Amino acid sequence: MTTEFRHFNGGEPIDAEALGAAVQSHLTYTLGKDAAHATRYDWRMALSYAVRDRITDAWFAATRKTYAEGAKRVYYLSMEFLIGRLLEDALVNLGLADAAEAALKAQGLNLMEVVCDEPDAALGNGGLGRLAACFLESLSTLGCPAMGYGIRYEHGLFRQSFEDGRQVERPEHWLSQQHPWEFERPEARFRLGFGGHVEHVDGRAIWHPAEVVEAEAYDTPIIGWEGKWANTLRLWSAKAVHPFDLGRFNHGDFYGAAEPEALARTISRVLYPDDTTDEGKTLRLKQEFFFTAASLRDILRRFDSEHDDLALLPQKVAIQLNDTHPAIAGPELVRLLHDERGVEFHEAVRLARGCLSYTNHTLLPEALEAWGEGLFAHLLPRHMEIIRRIDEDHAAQYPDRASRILDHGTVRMGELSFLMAHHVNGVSALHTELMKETVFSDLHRLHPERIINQTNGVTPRRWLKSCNGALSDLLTETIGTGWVRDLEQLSRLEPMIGGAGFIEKYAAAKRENKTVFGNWLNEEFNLNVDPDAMFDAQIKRIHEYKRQHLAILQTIADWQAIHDNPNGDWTPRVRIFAGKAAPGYVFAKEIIHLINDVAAVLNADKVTREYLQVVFLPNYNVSLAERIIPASDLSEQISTAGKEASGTGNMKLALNGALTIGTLDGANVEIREHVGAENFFLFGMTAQEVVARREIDGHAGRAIAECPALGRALEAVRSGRFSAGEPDRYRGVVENVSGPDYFLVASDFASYHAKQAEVSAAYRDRDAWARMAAYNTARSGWFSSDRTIGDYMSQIWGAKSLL
Ligand code: F58
Repeated sequence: MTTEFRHFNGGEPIDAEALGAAVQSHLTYTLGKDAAHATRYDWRMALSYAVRDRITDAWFAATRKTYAEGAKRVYYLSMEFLIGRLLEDALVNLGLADAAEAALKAQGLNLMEVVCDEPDAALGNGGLGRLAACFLESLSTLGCPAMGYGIRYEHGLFRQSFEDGRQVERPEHWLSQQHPWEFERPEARFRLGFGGHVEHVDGRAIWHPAEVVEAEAYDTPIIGWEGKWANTLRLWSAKAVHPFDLGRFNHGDFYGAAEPEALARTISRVLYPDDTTDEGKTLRLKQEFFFTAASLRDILRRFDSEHDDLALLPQKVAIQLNDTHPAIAGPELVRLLHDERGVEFHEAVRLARGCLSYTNHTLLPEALEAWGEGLFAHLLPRHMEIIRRIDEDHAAQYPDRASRILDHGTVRMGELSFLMAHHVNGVSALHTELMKETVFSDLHRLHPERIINQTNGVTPRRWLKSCNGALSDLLTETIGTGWVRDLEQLSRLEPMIGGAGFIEKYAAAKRENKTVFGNWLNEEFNLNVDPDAMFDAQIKRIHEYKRQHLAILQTIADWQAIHDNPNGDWTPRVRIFAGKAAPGYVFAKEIIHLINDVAAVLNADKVTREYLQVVFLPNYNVSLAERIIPASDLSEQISTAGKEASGTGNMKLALNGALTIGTLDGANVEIREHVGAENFFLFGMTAQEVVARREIDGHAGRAIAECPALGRALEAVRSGRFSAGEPDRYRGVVENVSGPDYFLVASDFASYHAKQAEVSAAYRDRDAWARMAAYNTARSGWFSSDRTIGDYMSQIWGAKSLL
């Protein structure tokens, strides 16, 4: 973290002394602690409160300005916000990092240690949730009046550890300490119903829910770059309407007395409860309705406070659905307008559609949400009626239409979202085209203007400025500070890449990051790595389509080749893996286990370990990504083409000067176009070739027969070379890759293997490598989430910056 000492937000400049006094004051009066007895936690809290005070001024100013201008507001509805730690973000965006460092130093404390004391807010699974967090930061940086809405899960994504190489999940307790960034809003509460029945009286529908819970708001301000604007992340927590049953308590039923509270709180208890059981499915649908309905009520309440004509709704309110999880917003908004406010049904649909837009993040059939009609109607009986009417109206309008919302006893949330949105977007150019050709081909034919592309982006504040101090300093020294707000200014580096001077410094910054990361690996995991070895990272959720098993099979093949010729001219490499597998995803967990088993054998091999090491870092999260990304040389983006909607880790790694080895999938395609094909290692089949390849009988067997290195690597796994005492441990993996191999690991292996040999050769020319890396940095400016958000604002939301 490197930030020049300056306080940006136009208020009183604050120096280390003033900040130190504010920290002291919070330590004394907010935390009730004497400095002599304060722990690191106390200091972190005191610093966080002092910094939060600075955010609050900008936050109020932004809210006042939005009201004063009667501006259109953007509402980003997302089941996930993977925001990570907030203290460092706030310090960097407010320009307070140096002041904080000095203030803490005066107390004998190290800022980074204090920063790292903050637990990660892991309210998300992966890319989708992290994208939402980058978007919040960019919305504030751009001064777009906006609000994020989600769930305040008591437990975020599970903590991952390994026992004998196997993934073990434990609950995560980010709220076990106080969370200094949020403000509880007991006055912002809404009652929400589930179940019950619908009564139709004189053409009016009245829903009588069987169960009612309360949603209570917690607000976190999100500060933009230079503290010029702050928006709100509003997370809902579930509470019982009558939290405590005194009658039951007085009759000795102590458990039962607290039951209503426990039941209600279940709704916001955990991120993604296992939904393989019926109870799990019901709970998940409840979560979706809970936060969506509370958010809509809040949005309408705010609208009512400013306007009295509902016809203005689409001009004043833009609601973005982050995937289909908030898709119930369509029917719920229609219900609120029609049933509760008397707007004519078709007009209510038109108004709702004028507000709503929907982002699709996946084409994987198993990830497209669909609910059994029975379960849906039981929980949301009135919404079921509204959905049926929307579906029938649309079918009547387009009689030749094949796909329906209600289909074979299921409610398809993708179709519902499409029909209720004025725009539907994919998250990379390729993904958007595939959406038009596959999942939504039918609807796209009928509504050809509706689908547009918005390629993802990442915030440069977190993913370059604060995570990569060495490179940030060099960039600022070379081209000034403008790049932080306008990332495309990085292109000004280009003329310097060919010349002398810059490239040595660029390489030195990477070397410094690798040394820091290597030292950390040593301290935390007792691992010794050589900072001159290539750091090769595959960091993301574990999934068959992301093909971590392709990477580990290739690693095994390399290891065997080194053994064959230990005196060969090998390029030393450290293969770094990190990522979590869904608790119920057996195959993904086997891949983790296999990688750990391979790591144990390879890292103990005295013949090869000088050239090849493997490490699987536990508990991948935002903070771990911030460590790995600046230190990586190679970025593994090796999904089966057509399956990765976009990727955002690929952008972060390229920006930080890692070269990509990847398929033509998701945003890899656009990254390659931007950084130049000569600075990108492309391999594998295209999305079209993938489809054709699957048609070939015995494609995996043929690929194995044609590639001895693959056959040999698979044989080592099959024979139990990495699972001593249990030779059959990986039979499932081997049989999958040699048999059905839906994700075409075998068929892409030879191409990947050959490309990796090219990568190793290229790394040996360190100057040439550094130049390629520098071109990746210089040409990644387009992947800023500021660009993405700017395009959403103009092309989808019709929203304006108030800065
Ligand atoms: C991801 N989806 C895509 N889903 O896989 C990735 O390509 C893309 O870059 C990213 O979205 C942002 O657009 C994703 O993260 C999930 O996490 C699902 C949430 C719902 C449960 C199943 C996983």
